[in-house]
Order: sequence, then C-alpha cells, then structure tokens
Amino acid sequence: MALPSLRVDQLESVVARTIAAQPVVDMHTHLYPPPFGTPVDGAFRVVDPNGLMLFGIDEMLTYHYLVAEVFRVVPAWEMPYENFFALSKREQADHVWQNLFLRRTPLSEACRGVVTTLSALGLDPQEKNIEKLRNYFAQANPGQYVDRVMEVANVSSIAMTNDPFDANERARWLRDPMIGNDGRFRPVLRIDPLLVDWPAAARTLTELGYVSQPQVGAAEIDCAKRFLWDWVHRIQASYVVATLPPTFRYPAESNDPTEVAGQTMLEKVVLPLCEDLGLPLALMIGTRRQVNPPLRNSGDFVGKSDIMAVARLCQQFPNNKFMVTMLSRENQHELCVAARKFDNLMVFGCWWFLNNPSLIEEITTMRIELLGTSFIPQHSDARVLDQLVYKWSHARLVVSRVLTKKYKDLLEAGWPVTGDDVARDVRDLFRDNFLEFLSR
Ligand code: HDL
Ligand code: ZN
Repeated sequence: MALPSLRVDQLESVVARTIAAQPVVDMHTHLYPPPFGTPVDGAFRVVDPNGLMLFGIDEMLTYHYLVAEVFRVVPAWEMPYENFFALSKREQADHVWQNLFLRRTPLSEACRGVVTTLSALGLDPQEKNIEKLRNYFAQANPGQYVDRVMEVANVSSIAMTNDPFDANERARWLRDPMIGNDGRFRPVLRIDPLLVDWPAAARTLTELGYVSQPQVGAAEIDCAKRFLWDWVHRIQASYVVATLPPTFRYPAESNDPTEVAGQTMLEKVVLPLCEDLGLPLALMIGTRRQVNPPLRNSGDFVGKSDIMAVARLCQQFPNNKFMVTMLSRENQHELCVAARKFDNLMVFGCWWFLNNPSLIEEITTMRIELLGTSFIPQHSDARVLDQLVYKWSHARLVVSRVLTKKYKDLLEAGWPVTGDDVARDVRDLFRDNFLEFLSR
C-alpha cells in the first residue's frame, strides 16, 4: 500500500531527520587510519613527526585554512611566516586560538567548524584553558577515536588520498603492504605528477626502478603503466585521482614538453588502465598551486578552468568513468550542463574554497535543477579526523534546506512525496551514487 504523501509542513523535519540518519560515504578526504602513524602520543611526546593520522585540537587549529586566516589578523610583518612555522604545533595552535577565537569572533566557516566539532564531541568550545581540550584528545585511543568520530559524524566509509609520489607515504606502504587494510577506509590512488609534472614523475619512477627518461617514449609509457598497475593493486585503489591547474587543456594547446607528456600519460597510460580495471578517474580541476609559497599548504589559489577539456575527455573516452569537481564557482554551471551531455561524468563536491554554506546552497540548488539527484553533493576533504564532524554537520544542514525547498516545489506542482522517496533520494546522494558509479 502506497505511503501517504508528506504535507508541506512536514517536509523540513522529515528531510532533516532523514539526512541526519543517513550514513555518508565520504569519497574524498586526506584522512588515514592509525597504522599510518600519529605525530604525538598520549603524553604529547613527538613519536612520528611525519605521521599521517591527524586528530585533536592542535591539528584542528593548525589546519591550513585557519593558518591562512590567522595571517590576516596577525600579518607576516608582525609574525613572519618562517617564525610561525618554526613554532611547535602547540605554539602555532595557541597563536590561532588566541587570535581567531579569543581576540576575534570565530565566524569564518573553518573557525565555526572547530566550534561545531568541540560542541558535538561534548566539549566546551568556550573553554578558555586550551590545555583541558588537549588532555581530552591526548587520552583518545586513535583506533577507537576513529570509530567515535565516524559515529558522531555518521560517516560509514572514508576514501583516502594515497600518494605514491609522496616519499613519506610511499615508504609506509612499501614497509607494510597491509597498512591500508582498515575496513573503515578505502584507498584511492593520487597521481598528480604523472599528469602535470612528468619530469618529477620520471625521477620518482626511475628512483623506484621503473626506468624513465624525461622524454616520453614507448619505454616510458610501458614503465608508467607498470607503476600504475603495481600501485593500484598494492593499495587496492577504489579509484584514481589527480588535481589539475586551471590551465589544463585537452588536447594540450601548447607544445610545452611537460604538458605534452601529461597528455600522453593521460591517453596512453591512465585512461586505458582505468578502463581495463573499471576504475573511475577523478579530476579535481582549478588549483593554482603555491601563489604564496611561504604560506606552504595554505598558499594554493584558484582559477577558472576550461570545461571543454572535461567535455572532450568524456566524449573521446566513452568507456571511462569520470568523477569531476571544479574549484572555481564560475565553472559550476557549465560543469552541470556537461554532466547532462555525458552519462560517464559524475559531478561531485563543493570543493575547498566552495565548501561554504552560501556556495553549497547555490551549487546544490543548481545541480538539483539540472541533474535531479544524479550527482554527489559533497565530500569533506578533511585533513584532520575530527573535521568529519563539522564538515558533514554543516553540509547536511545546507543540503537539507535545499532538498526541502525542492520537495515543496514538487508537492505544489502536484507530485506526492513520501518519506520513502526522501530516504531513497538521500541514500543516492550521500552514498549510492558514488558506490554505483564505482561498480558501473
Ligand atoms: O589537492 C587536494 O586534494 C586539495 O583538496 C588540497 O588537499 C587542499 O589543500 C585541501 O585540503 N582542500 O580542502
Ligand atoms: Zn583534497
């Protein structure tokens, strides 16, 4: 027997409740399980300075989004970049806490995120004594804390970003091939240098025994194929991902050897392998890296990119699956239209500088109007485990607002909407669109 349609006045609560209850598959993060190392132990001793599993108040406060923001209120002529980065993680966190939370109101999205997370974990965000917050996190057992954060954030699966071109992470995989074997996490192979910096990629491949020359020939294509095959299987990648600059063009419009090499790697190595293995290629397009190098991780910028590069790839490689997110707000509408033209294109996320309520609302509304529910509304991009709590809490609120409005419009047009319809749509948006695209 068909369920009765919801009334307009029921929509808001049913949508909010359904979204809150839907476990999320987070399809792009920079998170890692405990075997990848945690920098400090419960006694604040530095045990693995390059450890990749980050959590706790000091990591939250030194998130590169907040580092960029603290330099806006304590400029580099007052606190030189190198002086800040010479501070200990704890001293950097104190500086951020003092200047962005105590001296000013934590209104920015990244500041509010810390407050949301502390509150959701049952801590007092107004706690003036940051040591108390530190002690709470110091007592956490990393493995159990992963479960706790995933429970509070209602995240059921975390996609990692695993970069074999990063010497620190690569060494950990080569030392322990089982390191990524944690059912809560799904490995993802990150390959930026192959596509955007072949000379650097060739040096790494040669260092690893896949002999490669800067000049790409048949031998280089073959060794890059073996490298990619080896790493996709070593880490059991769910998909392959690369970020690309706004200058990315397909086909390459210059005869710059690095651009030409990148295109060769894309056409002759990456796409054929992804097609053979049925793996999506995720392209995250629009990062102008290091416009202010002294800011380090905070020094990256954004640029409007060429949507025709995406359209041509989808059209010329119809047997490949592309998951695409673009960093510029100005690219969002044309990316939606591109997804209407190519069913092998899955649009995902409100990435990085777009991960703000005002833009998530605008972009998600546009996506529903053009794509229905056939897209992935968000990924967290979390770098610090605890951030899952706020990134998903904030995103759920906005998507809930947008969906409620769209269901109201549909009801008023004369189409019944039941609680089961809402549950199915929310499952698609926060989990199944991604999982089905992987297995398609
Ligand atoms: O390259 C990427 O995957 C980006 O997401 C960067 O990591 C960026 O620094 C970031 O964390 N954005 O949220
Ligand atoms: Zn990222």
